[in-house]
Amino acid sequence: MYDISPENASNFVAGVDLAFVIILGVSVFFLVAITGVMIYFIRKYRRDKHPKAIQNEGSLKLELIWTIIPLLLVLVMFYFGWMGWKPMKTPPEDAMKVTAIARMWNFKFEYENGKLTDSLYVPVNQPVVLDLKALDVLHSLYIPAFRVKEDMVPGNIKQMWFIPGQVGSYDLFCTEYCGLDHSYMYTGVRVMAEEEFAEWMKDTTATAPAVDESMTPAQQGFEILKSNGCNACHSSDGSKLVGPSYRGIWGETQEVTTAGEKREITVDEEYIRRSIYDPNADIVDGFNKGLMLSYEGLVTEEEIDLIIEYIKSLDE
Ligand code: HEC
Ligand SMILES: [Cu+2]
Repeated sequence: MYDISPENASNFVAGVDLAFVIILGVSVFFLVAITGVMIYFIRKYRRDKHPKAIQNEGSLKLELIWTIIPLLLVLVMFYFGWMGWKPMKTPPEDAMKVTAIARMWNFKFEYENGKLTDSLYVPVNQPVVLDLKALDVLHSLYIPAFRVKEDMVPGNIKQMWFIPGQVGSYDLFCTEYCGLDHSYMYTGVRVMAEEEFAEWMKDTTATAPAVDESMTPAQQGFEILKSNGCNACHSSDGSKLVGPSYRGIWGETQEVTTAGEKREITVDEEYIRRSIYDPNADIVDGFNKGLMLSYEGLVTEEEIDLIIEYIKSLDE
């Protein structure tokens, strides 16, 4: 029953759908039956036929029936729910490992060879285990087509696993409200044929975001900001979002708080670099501490140089 069948997107589809259909079937049956009996009683016991109310003393037989039948029904629901859920908790030993990293407001996927991507790439018919890591607040990773969903809790690495059954593209998104731009926290799963996946995995040059050489450094910088989700908190037009705008900061003096002391600093290369790798070292006046997390290991030094070119270009 829980084996992968060729038409299913993952090995959990059959079990989850069976439990779902059983619960839905029982619910629809009772919706129709109870509504029907209600309407029938309204007619049967209407006032002109029964002008005088009577007191019923109860019936043991009825009490037993309406206790035992629902009990059996919920036990059946529990059984199928449990059978669909239990295999999700025991990932196979030989599964391929991927770390899923969530932060406000994007996902990153890190492979064992160091490859880092914005969407999840997996081979078909092979077990995959995701280590779920949340960097800031609660998130939840949901792949509806695979029937898998698991909370991502800061400081507590949970796991999720599945065997994709069909080559194709599926939705993947955050399903735990995690702040202003929660709704932008979606990406996809690409399930690839085995050889295609092996090719893709070998190509570690694709780790860096595909920067197009025909773009100016400033444009490349903007692409990097986009692909890291920086623009959810920073604008390019001077408007204040969760964080300060990139516009008009280059070379200016900024009021910041460093280790509790207010001071003035000039926005230069070193300051931008520190703002990205150690964002809580200097907190810009009027903004909150702890919202931006370090991008160390996620944004490279070279990428920061391109980001700096972009920030400079906004001042020309
Ligand atoms: C969750 C929201 C959020 C995200 C995402 C975010 N930042 Fe920030 N950022 C902030 C906040 C809030 C501040 C101001 C507080 C501080 O200085 O740490 C800030 C400050 C900065 C500053 C200093 C700006 C100044 O005017 O002095 C820079 C530069 C910066 N961020 C760059 C980035 C880059 C590059 C990224 C993406 C790789 C990014 N941020 C992602 C919230 C965010
Ligand atoms: Cu989220």
